[in-house]
Amino acid sequence: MSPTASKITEWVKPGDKSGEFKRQASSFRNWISTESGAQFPPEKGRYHLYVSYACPWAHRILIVRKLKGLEEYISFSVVHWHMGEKGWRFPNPQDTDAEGENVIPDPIPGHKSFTHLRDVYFSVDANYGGRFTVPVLFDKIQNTIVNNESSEILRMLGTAFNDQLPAEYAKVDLYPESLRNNIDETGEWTYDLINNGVYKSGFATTQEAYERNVTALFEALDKAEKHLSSIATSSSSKGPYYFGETLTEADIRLYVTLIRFDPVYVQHFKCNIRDIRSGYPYLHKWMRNLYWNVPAFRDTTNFLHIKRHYTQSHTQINPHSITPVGPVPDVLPLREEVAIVGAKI
Ligand SMILES: N[C@@H](CCC(=O)N[C@@H](CS)C(=O)NCC(=O)O)C(=O)O
Repeated sequence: MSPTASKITEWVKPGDKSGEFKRQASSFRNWISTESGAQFPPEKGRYHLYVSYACPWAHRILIVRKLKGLEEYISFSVVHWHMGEKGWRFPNPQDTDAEGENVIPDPIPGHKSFTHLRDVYFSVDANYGGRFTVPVLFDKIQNTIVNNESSEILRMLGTAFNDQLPAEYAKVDLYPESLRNNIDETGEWTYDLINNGVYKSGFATTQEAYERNVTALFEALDKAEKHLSSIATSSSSKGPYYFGETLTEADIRLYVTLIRFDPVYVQHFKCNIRDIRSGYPYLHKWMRNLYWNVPAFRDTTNFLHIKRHYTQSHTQINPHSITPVGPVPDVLPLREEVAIVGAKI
């Protein structure tokens, strides 16, 4: 490795004086499509998802897979929560510290010797030079990666299998025509300032970069809070979702960051101007409704992987890899508010 080449765990490029984390664009951008002659047709059982329970971008995909009833159509496996010098690793049968559904070695028959997610990337492109990120949508027939950009996988799984799905699932429309402009507009600022904003705050290596990003993050949270308060008091639609009565992509995109906020981002990424449970009553209510009342959200949320991944993988931020015990609980019950001083563990 040349002295200037960056290591996988260097989130700000060495020599970048801005001290700012810059997320790389994803490399594989193909689509599962019903068009005749498509390279990736929507066949039941053909595709596999590599995900991490820790990762908010991968979490989006686990949620859409369940909301659309795709469990029998697309398989998935989960990497171990610890990310080291070689990136995500596949769990060993001996791992006892990473419970959760499908936390298993790489299940693809041709991948028996694979120990890390990077092996999948290199099996597809021996000269691959990008990051080894989850989620990965993998085609088991052509042994190739279809797509590794979560916003696109989220959008494609929303419709690609509709012709084959039972009516109750086919009709689930996460990107309805009438809300597309709102979803796109919200997606842009929430991605940059909230989903990515927590990383830009936490990975910053200068005070200026940190303060700029954490301030922008909380301004964006204030904006989302204001939006939800106007929905809650609107005469036509009172929620419970981001755009009222219809659960959309916007809910999925925002939830994956907010459910990690109090348990991880407040302390680990120094996003501590406020927390969600005591500072944002409308966001808190909206988030808890998704967690407690919509199984696709709760069943795919694994706090063990979430807390351990961040706190024990980013050793430049937390050199002793101690995972904080609190907050207790990770998420409050639906009707209980923050009065938890003196909680017993
Ligand atoms: N733009 C990508 C980002 C995915 C991403 O950055 N995933 C992180 C985990 S939260 C990852 O796998 N990082 C590994 C690395 O960067 O080495 C997407 O939304 O799919």
